[in-house]
Amino acid sequence: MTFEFTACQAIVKNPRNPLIKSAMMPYPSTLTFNAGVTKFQGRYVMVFRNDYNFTREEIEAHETAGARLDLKINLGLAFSNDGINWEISPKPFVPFELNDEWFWAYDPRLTVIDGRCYMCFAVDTRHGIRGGIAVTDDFERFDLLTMTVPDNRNMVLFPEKIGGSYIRLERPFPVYGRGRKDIFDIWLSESPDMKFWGNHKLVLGTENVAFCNDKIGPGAPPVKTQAGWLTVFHAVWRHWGEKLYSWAGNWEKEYFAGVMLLDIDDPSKVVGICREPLIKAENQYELEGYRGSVIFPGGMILEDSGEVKIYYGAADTTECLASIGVDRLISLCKKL
Ligand code: BMA
Repeated sequence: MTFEFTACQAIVKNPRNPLIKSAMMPYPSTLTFNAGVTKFQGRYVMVFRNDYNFTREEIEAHETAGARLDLKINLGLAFSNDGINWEISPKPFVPFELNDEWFWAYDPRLTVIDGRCYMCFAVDTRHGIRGGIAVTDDFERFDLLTMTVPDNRNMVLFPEKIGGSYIRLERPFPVYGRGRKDIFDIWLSESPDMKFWGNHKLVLGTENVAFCNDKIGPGAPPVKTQAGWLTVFHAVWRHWGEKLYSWAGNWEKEYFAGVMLLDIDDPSKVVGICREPLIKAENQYELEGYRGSVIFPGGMILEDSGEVKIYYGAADTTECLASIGVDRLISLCKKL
């Protein structure tokens, strides 16, 4: 690797990590990770991915002997008054009616716009992976607003309209067009109504991220600051031919969190980026799990105190929290 890890030293991992784990669930759960987190109606709210209906032993057997893994996924809900201690809602949910075509929703991201909470998520379907957006006022009823064509995922919404349009970051996966497997970039599109999306623009290519030799994707919905829209993303460094710790046999992808600043009026323009990873796996709960060495950020909250809370899935197994001051975070972002 040709990059340093000095920026990671500015991050404080919460001593209570992992904050959310399967053992806390009052319903079937094997893995709880990749959450969206926001502040809504005076509380912190988290929606996390809950994988169930199989055990760790079945994962290991599946990977080594090709045994059938009867994977199921739904979404868990949790509320908190401080962003650290979470109360888990008694039942998991699915944000729309499942059918023969749509299997499940996962990797949710939450954005509050004009007092309503919007949730972006990926949907595995018989015809590919699609990005969906639903809206809720109470986390009981969700109205599905739009679904992309396959393959697209990791969508995040900006918390306000820009130039009169809703804006989202997204991550299409052009399997043939990029010439090599897994070279996927971050894009932006806009909408007058949350339903019809267009005017797609490239935001950040993998070639501009020194700590990526594979794919990148949007992480948490952007946060507005004086310096621009601050947003975290994930970047994958593939250790070709090496075996990283995992329950799943051959795992060679290390996932880092990165951070960038987008222009306040034209968020398709990157005005600054941290040239090193911001968060890397270093603790046991990040290095060891279903897929070790995976840091997958999905929520970012700027507190009035200037603290930025970054929520991330660790090792595709649990949900964790890291903090950093907003000024420090901005100062890490240099011109591309
Ligand atoms: C991505 C998604 C994420 C997952 C990550 C690491 O492709 O499937 O849900 O966290 O891989 O396994």
